[in-house]
Amino acid sequence: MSTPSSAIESTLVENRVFEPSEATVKAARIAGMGAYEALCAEADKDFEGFWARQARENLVWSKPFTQVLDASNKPFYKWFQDGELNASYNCLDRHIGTPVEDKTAIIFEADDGAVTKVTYKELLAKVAQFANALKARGVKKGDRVVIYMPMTIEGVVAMQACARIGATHSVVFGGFSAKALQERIQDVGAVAVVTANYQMRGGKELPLKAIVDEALGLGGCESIQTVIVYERTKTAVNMVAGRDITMSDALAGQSTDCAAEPVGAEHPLFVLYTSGSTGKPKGVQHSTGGYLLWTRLTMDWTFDIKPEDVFWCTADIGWITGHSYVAYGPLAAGATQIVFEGVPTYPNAGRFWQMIEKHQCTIFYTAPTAIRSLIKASDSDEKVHPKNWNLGSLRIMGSVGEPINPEAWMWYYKNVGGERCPIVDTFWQTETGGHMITPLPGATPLVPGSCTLPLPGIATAIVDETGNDVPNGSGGILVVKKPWPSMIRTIWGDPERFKKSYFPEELKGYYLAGDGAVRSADRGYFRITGRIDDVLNVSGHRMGTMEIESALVAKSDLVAEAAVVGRPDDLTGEAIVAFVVLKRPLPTGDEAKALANELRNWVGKEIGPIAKPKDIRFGENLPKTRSGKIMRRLLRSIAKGEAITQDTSTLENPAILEQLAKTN
Ligand code: 6R9
Repeated sequence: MSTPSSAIESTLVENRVFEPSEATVKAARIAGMGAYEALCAEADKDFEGFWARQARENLVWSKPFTQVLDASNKPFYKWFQDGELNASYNCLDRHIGTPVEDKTAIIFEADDGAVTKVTYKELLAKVAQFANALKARGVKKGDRVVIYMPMTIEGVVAMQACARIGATHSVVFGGFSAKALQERIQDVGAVAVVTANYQMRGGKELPLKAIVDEALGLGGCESIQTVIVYERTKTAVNMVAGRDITMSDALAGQSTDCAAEPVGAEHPLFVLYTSGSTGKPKGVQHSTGGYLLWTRLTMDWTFDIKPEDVFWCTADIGWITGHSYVAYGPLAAGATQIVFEGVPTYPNAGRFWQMIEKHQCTIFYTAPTAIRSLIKASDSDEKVHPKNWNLGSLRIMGSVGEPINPEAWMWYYKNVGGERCPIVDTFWQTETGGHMITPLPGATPLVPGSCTLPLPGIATAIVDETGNDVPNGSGGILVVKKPWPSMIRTIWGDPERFKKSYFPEELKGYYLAGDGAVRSADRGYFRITGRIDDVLNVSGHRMGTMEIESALVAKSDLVAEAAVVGRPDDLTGEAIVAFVVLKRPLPTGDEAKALANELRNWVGKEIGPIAKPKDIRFGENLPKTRSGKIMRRLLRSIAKGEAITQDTSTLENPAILEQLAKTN
């Protein structure tokens, strides 16, 4: 029986504990809590020695490093600095001459269900050929390349090809608007864009190349010399002579041999933009050596990856999860992985379960928002319930992107994992490069809704505003006390912002994650309570409230002022609620509805559909203190539909609250 969706809500105190089965422990790489604790102890005792050992055992270096951690210019930590390697070599070439070379690297399932497979050897040839095509178009080591691609083998190939020649990629999610794309191209100073004519999602052909044209037309992208267009569908698109070339033309005549270019361990492998609490999205810069080490190692530790596994991470390559656990980690581990182009609800909400059965997937990694939407779908339609498929191949399941509520956890555990498969609830961020706090499948007793304990060598803690530890059971600020190899290196082009955002002085030089957390009194398990800054998490996607506010006020003929807050949502985790003051009299009825729609679409155009507010409220003003500060706390209460119990005596204009409480 499925859990009714009405039960999908958080339970405050969670007492259920699920121990790994004896067989799971026995077969696991990190077998039992003793083995986990031994690794933690090793890292504690000799921090640099521990990381040096991991880096030597897990990566192939073209020039060995002699220095492990360079902390001489905190917080700009450097790892394995004098070592040289190539990320693509470590994902592909290293498997050649081993049994992995003829193993399937990627099982690609298209939106319409068509399946294409490539072996490691074939993937290497594709990557090398595309690397040569990039070089022929003038792209060289140190250049930045923006990738605006659908989930395809070619998307992974484009990333790997950049890595191969030492170009830094910056993938922009295919759901972002022309304006968002233009801002990223400009900020990162890209010389090339790799895109597709269209992408297929849910049976629909959606434009990509047209959005690239629009983005480049907005100006500020003069650095772009070439646009390479993968022809995902047969529909023709506008091609600008001298600038644009199809992927097949770019590949024509190029050799499938291309030596991987060694780069320094600190060479920027990629820049990925993510939302912060203030200002424009931040270009999170990652290294080559430290980043790759951690994606490789966490495949072993968190996913206990084995040669016979079929791994499936459902994240798009436009997000960090798709970087670490699609484009790099699984390949570095020599695993077989599924890459899926489509959406979980097309042609129906049984798609994931059907694909797990069809491809005999053993490790499945997805987001709570997807699980919640599939729970809802199978509540109303038995035919898409996981029980209709044989999911016996699964052995480990993962969750990422937002806190998973215990009820969704239980449903996933029972109905998808058949009460056999451990769930690794992995807490991490774009900035951390890979998993930070997560259960280990063959060791950690599981508690629904808790990401449990940090990985060995990861010094997470919960502190108060002055950086002092808080006791277990009390909530506080999540920090990381020591550097780790895959940490963010800087914000592209803005080292000051990097320092201020992540290493505020009052926190004793600890890394500030931006999340609140609490450790359980009994086990010391971590539970993430959500962001403590003005960042929203909508369906596992990070959105800055400021970004949405800026987009709204950019509609300057209509909007005078806007404030955006989050409201808990059963399906999407959080929903965006915008409070808007118009430059015209307060609208009501149909006019208000029409204006709300207009603004929603406007935000969709400015940022992307994922940023569209679910709810827009109009008022003649916003609740402000006498000093003019917007009282967001009050707005959050109004958004939730709560009665205002807070003290409103400092409010300049209390009457405004009633206006804003009305929905359109
Ligand atoms: C990997 C990724 C990071 C933010 C993070 C936190 C939330 C991610 C979570 C989780 C609770 C988990 N988050 N995983 N919260 N439990 N297992 O999602 O990166 O897009 O940068 O988001 O997501 O709030 O700070 P990113």
